[in-house]
Amino acid sequence: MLQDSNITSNIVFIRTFYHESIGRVNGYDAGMPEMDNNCYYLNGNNPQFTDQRPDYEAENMNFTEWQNHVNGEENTLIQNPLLDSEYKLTQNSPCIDAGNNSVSISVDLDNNHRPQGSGIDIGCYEYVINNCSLMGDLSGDEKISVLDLTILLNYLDGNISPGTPPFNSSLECGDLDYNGIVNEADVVIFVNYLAGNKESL
Ligand SMILES: [Ca+2]
Ligand SMILES: [Ca+2]
Ligand SMILES: [Ca+2]
Repeated sequence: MLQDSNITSNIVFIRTFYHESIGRVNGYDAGMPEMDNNCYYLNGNNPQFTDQRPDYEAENMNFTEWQNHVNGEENTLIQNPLLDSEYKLTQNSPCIDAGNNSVSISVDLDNNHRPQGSGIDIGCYEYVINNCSLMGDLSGDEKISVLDLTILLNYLDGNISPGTPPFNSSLECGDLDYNGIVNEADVVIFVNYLAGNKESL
């Protein structure tokens, strides 16, 4: 969550207006929101947090007070997320691989595979470490076949390098679990795919 330094209000603000406006009783939203794996950043200042609900009221908490208040946010960061002009993570962002890996999401807002690297990233965009246009196509013929698996096995045996025919595509096309390493685990995925046990690569 990014907050402009000109905006002085709290970065998270739980208020009661909603209940009052529709006549709901106080305490309808009782208890604390489950919040974690966030990144709060207020340029040049410390973000503040407020809960205005009766029974939970606390104003202008700092992050430690907020963590105690909601009894959570253990894995949340107060750091500059290092975003680019499109609000996407850049190479050294602390949000990379700092998300919640128990969430089952296979693509990000740009339809890129997620997770990539060692885990899911904080935010709606995964930092892309793999730009392969057709995963598994090591021969570069835009098809996936046994030839590609053979190339992968030969590469792992040290017999062939990317860029040397028939290995005409980049090595990242063989990183089928998107963890940044090409190894036996990727072979297992490839074999399962060719055997029909896996719908796509
Ligand atoms: Ca990641
Ligand atoms: Ca191929
Ligand atoms: Ca891999």
